[in-house]
Amino acid sequence: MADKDKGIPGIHPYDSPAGGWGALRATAKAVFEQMNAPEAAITLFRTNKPYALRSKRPEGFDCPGCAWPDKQHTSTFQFCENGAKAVTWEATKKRVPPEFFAAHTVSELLTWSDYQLEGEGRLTHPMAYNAEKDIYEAVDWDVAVARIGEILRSLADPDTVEFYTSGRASNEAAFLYQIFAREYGTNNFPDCSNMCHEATSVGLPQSIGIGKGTVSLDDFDHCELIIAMGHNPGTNHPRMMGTLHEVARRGVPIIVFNPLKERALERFTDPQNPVEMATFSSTPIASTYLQVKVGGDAAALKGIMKALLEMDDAAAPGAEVLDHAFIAKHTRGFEALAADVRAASWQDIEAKSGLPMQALRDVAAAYARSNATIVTYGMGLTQHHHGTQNVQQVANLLLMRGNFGKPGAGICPLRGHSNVQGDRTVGITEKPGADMLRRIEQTFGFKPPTAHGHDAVAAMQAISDGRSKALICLGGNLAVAMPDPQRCFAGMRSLELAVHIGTKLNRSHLLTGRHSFILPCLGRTERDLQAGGPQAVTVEDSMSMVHASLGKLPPASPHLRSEPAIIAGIAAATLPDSKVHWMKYIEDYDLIRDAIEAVFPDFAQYNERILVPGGFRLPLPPTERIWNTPSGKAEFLCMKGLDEDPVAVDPTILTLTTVRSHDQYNTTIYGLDDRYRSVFGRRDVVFMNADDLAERGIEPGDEIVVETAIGQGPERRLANVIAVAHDIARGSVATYYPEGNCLVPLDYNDQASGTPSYKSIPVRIVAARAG
Ligand SMILES: Nc1nc2c(c(=O)[nH]1)N[C@H]1C(S)=C(S)[C@@H](COP(=O)(O)OP(=O)(O)OC[C@H]3O[C@@H](n4cnc5c(=O)[nH]c(N)nc54)[C@H](O)[C@@H]3O)O[C@H]1N2
Ligand SMILES: Nc1nc2c(c(=O)[nH]1)N[C@H]1C(S)=C(S)[C@@H](COP(=O)(O)OP(=O)(O)OC[C@H]3O[C@@H](n4cnc5c(=O)[nH]c(N)nc54)[C@H](O)[C@@H]3O)O[C@H]1N2
Ligand SMILES: [Mo]
Repeated sequence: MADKDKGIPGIHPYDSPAGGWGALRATAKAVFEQMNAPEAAITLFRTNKPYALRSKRPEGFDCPGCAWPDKQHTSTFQFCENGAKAVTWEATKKRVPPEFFAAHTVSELLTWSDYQLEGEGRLTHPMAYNAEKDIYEAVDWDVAVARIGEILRSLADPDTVEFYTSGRASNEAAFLYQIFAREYGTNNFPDCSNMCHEATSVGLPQSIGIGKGTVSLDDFDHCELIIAMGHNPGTNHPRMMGTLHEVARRGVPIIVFNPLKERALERFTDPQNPVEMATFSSTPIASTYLQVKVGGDAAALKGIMKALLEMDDAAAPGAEVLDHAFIAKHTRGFEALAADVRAASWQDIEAKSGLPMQALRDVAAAYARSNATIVTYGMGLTQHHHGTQNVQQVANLLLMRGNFGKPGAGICPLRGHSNVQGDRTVGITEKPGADMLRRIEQTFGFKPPTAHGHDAVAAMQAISDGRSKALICLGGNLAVAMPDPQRCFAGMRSLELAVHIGTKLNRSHLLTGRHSFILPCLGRTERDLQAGGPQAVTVEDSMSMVHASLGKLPPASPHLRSEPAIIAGIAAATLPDSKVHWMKYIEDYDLIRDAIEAVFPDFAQYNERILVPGGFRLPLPPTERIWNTPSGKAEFLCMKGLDEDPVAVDPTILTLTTVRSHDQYNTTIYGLDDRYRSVFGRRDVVFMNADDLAERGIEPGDEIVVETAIGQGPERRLANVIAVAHDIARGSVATYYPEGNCLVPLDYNDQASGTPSYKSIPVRIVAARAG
């Protein structure tokens, strides 16, 4: 933090480690602001403690915060600061009843910030939009559901309806949802994964035969090196910090690639370590911190591979650094990859990555010394034009030394929403495989459509062009999460029908179409009582563990329905001749799980296996060195050149990345602080390198304008923001998501996966007075 910044309101240096007492203070604050304390303690105690030890019955709920797994699901203290925020935000005492809507028109609510909208609390009643009065009015569940069914039936073409899923939905809800949409007749399944880890879902099957991570928590006990690329676990996967803390204390090197210095990756005080807490000490996390340029990871990865090849060439026989036996037995395409990597010049690698050759050689040497390496990665790798290929370069690096199918090694994508992986596993995909479709037909007796449907970008394009007429959202805040609010907001308003199943009010609900409904649902913390008794749902974490989650709190309102019940209700109303006995499934979710098992054999004995504490692991063939690719081998896959994104020729152009603050969950803004980045009480900041500021004659604290510098498209500007000096790679700048989304065109994305390139937007930055 530059001294100059000290005088800027809300910008104060934060010199403490991440975690520690600051995290406990913030947890307490979240609890007291949202809940009354005694109940909060019990609720938090049940977080990620889904099993009672004796009865082996589900006992608590899975944390809705992130998808990082837990060691046993039985220990007593498994929540973290941001998990606590996610839980208390849902279990808040604040309510948004019909009187709230009566008092505020939709036009007025649209002037509120996202923070204010969600901050009002939990939705309590189903609501329908009255266009004449411009307000949402309470509506009977049966009336709402019948009306939605009627409108869906009236549409001529099922492919004009989009079925969006946000990744908090349980396996049971997501499965019923996909069966409903497919019986209705479409494969239009935009989902949050399309903005997130689609590069993983598309890239890894081509490389190693499955689109998921291959490590388990135990592997972190055996690894000898971690390379952490493009993720910020102190904020987004805080329970991972406990794992990294243990690994670092074991003396294992952790090499970080991140343009920003993120405090938790520098040093961390584990709130569960009494000595560190009592002595105000901390543990360094990264052994090496490489501030790669935004969009420079492909170059860095090729640099490491190039150095490895050079080391291998120079090695004496028998002392090679590549695992040639593994490569020969298990892979294809090595020669082509080696030729591609050798062809990249060190000069270009240095220029693109922003890292010196020696630093990359040192990484290669550390990698060559390690017998078991894990590469972890997040949005810093996936949200680029070549995000899919980035992921494949990571797989290449791991394959070179046989780092799959042995203890302590593998690939570890940090997934987003707590059940985004599970939703995909149970069939939320716009490109369904033949196997799944055949089994759906066998199980339910209808013929599901085969034509590929829309992903998130394609869905929003169809909505914006008027081709799609209806949008059902199982959670989320689609219009705000997507790029290009200019286009998305207008598109949403042209819809014939918009249905939002959600817990809290957000901006997407307010972008009303001709008929708009908000249907309030139970959250994961709440009791879900159906005819067959209290119901548990199941979720899959980042490491393919499936386990049960049972809410215990009384529902926020007696009018809430569970997600499966809402979906079944709409399905029954839409499809009067349905082959599916929708309402039967709602009496007892065991029946939904039986149906999931019938469609997906990997879930064999589903209902029995979720009763085992910790749940069960879905098969991960690469952990047994089985490769479900067309060739039956793992594939080395080349990426042409070093550019992850279109190249800007003008040297004054900077590359902007968009990031989450410490006080937000995607579009949900819990508060206005981002304390590890020294920002307090504001979000209108752009993080810049001091030299980039100086070069433009901009002082820290100056108001600036950020302008997208892509081709000839419409002008895109982010104004009313200030520049702050930050420890960030030269040429790279960062601002917050979703504020920065107005700078990203809707079609600026990875062609292979459809993922928007939220992390690499060419921009020009000028002082506001000059702009
Ligand atoms: N508390 C909390 N938890 C969350 C979420 C949340 O919003 N809040 N969101 C959930 C979801 S849906 C997701 S997907 C995950 C997201 O988890 P992350 O992937 O950690 O999310 P981001 O904040 O997008 O940050 C990515 C990191 O990448 C870095 N970065 C940016 N551009 C580049 C680049 O070009 N190269 C490299 N190497 N690094 C780069 C940024 O500096 C930042 O540290 O977290 C999940 N968990
Ligand atoms: N610029 C930029 N844009 C990005 C990203 C980025 O890094 N940069 N990240 C992208 C990523 S990784 C993602 S995953 C998307 C996120 O996109 P989404 O998943 O669509 O967005 P969220 O903000 O997570 O959704 C919040 C809303 O979910 C609803 N909700 C919360 N809990 C529940 C529940 O239990 N059930 C139901 N039905 N509803 C619930 C509430 O109404 C809340 O308002 O954003 C993407 N957008
Ligand atoms: Mo995500």
